[in-house]
Amino acid sequence: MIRTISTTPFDDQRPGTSGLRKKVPTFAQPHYAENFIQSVFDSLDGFQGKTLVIGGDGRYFNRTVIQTAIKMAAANGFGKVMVGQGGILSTPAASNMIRKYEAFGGIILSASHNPGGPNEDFGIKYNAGNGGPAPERITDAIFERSKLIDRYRICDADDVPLDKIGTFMVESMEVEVFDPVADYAALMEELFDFDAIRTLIAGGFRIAFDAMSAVTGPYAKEIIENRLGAAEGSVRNFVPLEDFGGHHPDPNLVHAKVLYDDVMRPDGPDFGAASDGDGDRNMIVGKQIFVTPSDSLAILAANAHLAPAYKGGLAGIARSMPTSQAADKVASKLGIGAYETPTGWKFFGNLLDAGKATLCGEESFGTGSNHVREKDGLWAVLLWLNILAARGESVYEVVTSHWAEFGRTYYSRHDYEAIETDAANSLMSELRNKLATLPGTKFEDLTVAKADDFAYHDPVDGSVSKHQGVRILFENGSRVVFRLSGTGTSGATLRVYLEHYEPDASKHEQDTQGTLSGLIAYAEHIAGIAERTGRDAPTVIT
Ligand code: VG1
Ligand code: CO
Repeated sequence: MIRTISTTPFDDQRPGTSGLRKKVPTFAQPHYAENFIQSVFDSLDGFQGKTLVIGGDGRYFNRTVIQTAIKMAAANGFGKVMVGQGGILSTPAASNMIRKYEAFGGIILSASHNPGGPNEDFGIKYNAGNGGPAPERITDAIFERSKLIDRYRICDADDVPLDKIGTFMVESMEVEVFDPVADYAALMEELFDFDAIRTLIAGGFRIAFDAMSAVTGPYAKEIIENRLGAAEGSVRNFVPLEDFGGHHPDPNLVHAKVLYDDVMRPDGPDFGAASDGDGDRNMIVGKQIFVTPSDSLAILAANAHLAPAYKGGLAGIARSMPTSQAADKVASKLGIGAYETPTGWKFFGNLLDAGKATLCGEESFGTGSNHVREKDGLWAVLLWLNILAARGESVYEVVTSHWAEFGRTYYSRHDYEAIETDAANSLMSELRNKLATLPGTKFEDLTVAKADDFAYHDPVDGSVSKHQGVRILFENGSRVVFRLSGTGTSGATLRVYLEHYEPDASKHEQDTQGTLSGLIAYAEHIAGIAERTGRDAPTVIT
């Protein structure tokens, strides 16, 4: 039976960089998740009888909200729901399912790299029919609706047996529980030269992949061990756990340190990689070398033609504004378009749909291509392996020869997590107030060339997104960028992005933090971070 339930609005349901993210106790309040899901449906047109894909990263509360979303989809008139077995579906695999089965859209339950558990984070994101995160036009409409909502529709029905592959009915709506790995693995086989990677591995090349007890485990196990023949045990922490084993499923040098240390041992594996909670991020390490995500984008772009999917070349490369400019140098050499977008994958959707960009990337361990409309962790790992197999070189050789050709961009992000919201906001607004006075000012050997608050003009639909981060550009090409996170769930997180370009190959083996020390000092000087936040050091340095 379909029921209409009266409700009252919550005032805090504005989607952030990637959907609505809150602590589980917030989401578990009566009507909270229902209000948001109904606000999503109320902001869409024309889904009657169409298909909705639902999946999540397996974190605590995933199964509860999946059942709710299925019953609400049935009550709101969707014709069919496709849901991953066990409620599991990585973000890139969800994007693929939406596209492949021409679904109307999808609901992805994830808080990505944030920890999971009864008192940790949860999230809901809506993806549109192109498989990508809803653009701002839709997320704004969802927020407006959430402030007025007074009822939602849901049906009384038994829970769907999520662990059983098959087809079930909820009222007159069909629910298909599918194997979350099969279609995704098939797509990867189409894009890459699996034979070449198999030969590389059979020749003794050793891989260590850390799924961080999150959603990528089943995908990596099937692809890396079963299909590519890596030894059993190459994929670690491959069982998705509701609390990610108590860790942050965040693939970086802080949270994937064990893997990093293993690869750095003289007898360690040749290649290490890790992915995040929902499978869209990646970290790449080789013997003696950590590849920064910004470098990874540039290197993948310069070598993508070695993989079957990209052998015809790239249309263009897009990067988020805080991502280093290393990829721009590749685009310029290839004579293809370079695009700079605000943070968040939703801004790449139009460029990919319009065929302007083929590869996209973010400094936050996110890379992807036009094969789906999300960043894709395993895809990046496989493209790296395909390139290594084709070049017959190590990660170290590929990276250092890239630097020799294009110059090296030293890059780091300093995060100040869970600082006071008021302090963070006033730090940013005072920086904004200073911008006009900065050009021409000097600090030690740095001279400011330009300073602005980044605004993006979408070249496809003409939409404008303002206040996307403060950038200070120096005459020598260095940059410092400040912005506040849109994915955190407690207080505010200040991100400071630091970048220095070094064309001279004799200076390519320096320590990153040391090389950036002048810029770090400038950031403190101009923003007064220690005084305002009460922190004398960042929480996380990546
Ligand atoms: C962060 C990253 C951003 C990424 C977003 C979602 O956002 O900086 O690059 O797109 O997370 O990634 P923010 O607003 O906190 O800086 V994921 O893997 O959390 O979906
Ligand atoms: Co993620």
